[in-house]
Amino acid sequence: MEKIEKLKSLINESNNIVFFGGAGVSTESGIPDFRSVDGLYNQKFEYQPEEILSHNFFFKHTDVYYKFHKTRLISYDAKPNDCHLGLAELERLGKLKAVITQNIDGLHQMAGSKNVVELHGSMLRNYCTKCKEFYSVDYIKQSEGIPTCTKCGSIIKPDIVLYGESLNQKSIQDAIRYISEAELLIIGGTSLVVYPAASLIEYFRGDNLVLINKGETPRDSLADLVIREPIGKVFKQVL
Ligand code: CNA
Repeated sequence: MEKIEKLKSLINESNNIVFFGGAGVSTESGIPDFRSVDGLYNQKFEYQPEEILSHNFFFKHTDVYYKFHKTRLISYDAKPNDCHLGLAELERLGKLKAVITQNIDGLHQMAGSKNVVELHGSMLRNYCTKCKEFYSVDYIKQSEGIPTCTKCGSIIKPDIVLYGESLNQKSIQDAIRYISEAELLIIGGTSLVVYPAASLIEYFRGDNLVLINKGETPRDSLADLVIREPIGKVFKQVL
């Protein structure tokens, strides 16, 4: 309770907040993360999820990739939770400058956030690997097997950053700018072990660093405030 009060006052006092988050932000919306006990890495599949979610695997075993993508990655009925909604509200109030996310589920935008830096892309966007024609997630969902382009017949690829692929340069630059200019950085729902995304928080030079995560992270000792509670529950109490 004391920690919640501290977070409330830090938020009240700042008009330059940046949020950096990961898969744990969406678990309370029913989307599994990677590394929790009930996360995707602890479930049994034909191949390890790390292997499936890689650039080479996508092009070598596109059918297996899409089976995993359609049944495990696409979140069919997920709705924003109190964390997504709270962050959108802080932005409307002019207090929060940006949400920087490793998530690919689009829930921050669904909650009303406008300034969202998607470090790992979005599964809501999909492109033909040859002619670059755009396809919605509904097209991917409804396709049988491997989705192909209606114009040129080539394979469609989700606009997400797979292992072995580079992050978008503009997203990195935007993230660095927001983090380095922030006064209060709130990090939440991320194990902080996926690089280079996790390294971006090293650009923080502001006054207060808050970490809200169910499990321990390698950065806990650097934070001014660590809250080990479900992040949606935390935001419900703060706003
Ligand atoms: P991760 O490595 O799975 O870590 C998630 C962290 O969140 C863990 O430390 C958990 O303890 C913590 N956590 C889980 N639920 C909660 C909660 N309710 N409140 C607070 N903490 C919680 O995920 P990261 O984001 O760190 O790893 C980066 C990967 C995961 C990115 O490439 C994402 O694209 C990828 N991912 C995204 C989604 C999504 O878009 N929703 C889902 C699964 C994986």
